[in-house]
Amino acid sequence: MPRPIPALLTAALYTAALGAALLPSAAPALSVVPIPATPPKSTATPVSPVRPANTPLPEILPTPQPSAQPSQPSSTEIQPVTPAPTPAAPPSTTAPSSATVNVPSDPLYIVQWDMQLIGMTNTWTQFPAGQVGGPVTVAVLDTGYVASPELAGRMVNGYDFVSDPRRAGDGNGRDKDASGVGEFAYHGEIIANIIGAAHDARGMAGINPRAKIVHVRVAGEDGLIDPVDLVDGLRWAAGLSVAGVPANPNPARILNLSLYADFIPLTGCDPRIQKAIDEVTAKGALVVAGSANDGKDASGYSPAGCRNVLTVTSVTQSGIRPAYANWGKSVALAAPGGEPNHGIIASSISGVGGQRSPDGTSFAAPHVSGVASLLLSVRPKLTPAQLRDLLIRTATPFPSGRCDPDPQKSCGSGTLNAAAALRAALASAVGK
Ligand SMILES: [Ca+2]
Ligand SMILES: [Ca+2]
Repeated sequence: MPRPIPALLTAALYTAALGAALLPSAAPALSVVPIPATPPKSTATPVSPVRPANTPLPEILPTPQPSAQPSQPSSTEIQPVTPAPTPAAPPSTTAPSSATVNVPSDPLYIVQWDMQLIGMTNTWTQFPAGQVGGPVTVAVLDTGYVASPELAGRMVNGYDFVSDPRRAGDGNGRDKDASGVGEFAYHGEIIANIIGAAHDARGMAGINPRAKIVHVRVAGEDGLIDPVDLVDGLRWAAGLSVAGVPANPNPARILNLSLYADFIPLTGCDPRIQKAIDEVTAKGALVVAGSANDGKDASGYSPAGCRNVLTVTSVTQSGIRPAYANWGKSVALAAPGGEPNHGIIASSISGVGGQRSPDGTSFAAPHVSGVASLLLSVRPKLTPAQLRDLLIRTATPFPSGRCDPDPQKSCGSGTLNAAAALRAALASAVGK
């Protein structure tokens, strides 16, 4: 077995695994990252490194924790593996006036600057009172299932595709328990919460509070990802067959990939991953990927540089590119990813006070996935290409026309604008 891959999930892990003096995402000197050209001791073909876009360390932002303590991860360990359609709708405590209808009362919402930046209030108010979003299935290919109370009853413990038992942390290879293991398990948890956290007056508010999440575990305990596992996970997530694995009973329309490969040298999209992406796209699933966090041209990366991927980079609260965020022609769109000490605030059962605030393109991508799921909830027949077009053309232009003073460091058409995207979808019969 070739040794896994220097594929890391976070800057911190990066440091740990490679001894590289790597810094949290936005630290200045993102010169060349000293990754060994091949994984140490790789015997056969070097496995291509794929790694979830980083989030700087479990640096916990000591945000005040108001009322509700969202940290009762339910006493049972594993949640129902079958997705139960949620009973819709926040029990809105406020009287539905047109100004407040569907505005969540979750205590973190007032500090979720990312949601403000993409216009979520004006998005949710476009839905009938108490009926925000819809039960669209989104697959999170990441560190696996965590029993987030924000997603209770709407989340599926999908499948564990980590084939190497030495890296899996659960004592075996592939199996039907996709539970996240280890200190990085929060990565997939937060991504899922951004997409679909309940509007339940506890913790945070997610983009589509009726979304259904399928966790597809592709990252080992170490945060590393074998491209073969990623390829199979992609196919399975969309409902395509994978040898030796039972069919996915909940095929997803949107696949969130907050992970990336950093080939050294950067050679662009891995053909195996491209093939899988083309297959799932043909099946009708939209692939959303983070652009990665090296401050470089994303086109050298995989999946960010692949065709048929909606590649998302980060912006800060001011709407500009943080230093860590990859850029360039393969980037379609920007979304909030934050910066060190000003990350994306989200519920997390393992975080201090039930929350964390990581930053990175890992957390930008799920904003786009969440909004895409809202669009599908009103226009279920939109194709991946139509979704992509809608999201790109309704984006908010960058503050001074660009996300970065250097014109080469482009960030796509603008910053995700959920309200405008939904308005445009509703104004058209396309995909109805
Ligand atoms: Ca396993
Ligand atoms: Ca909540």
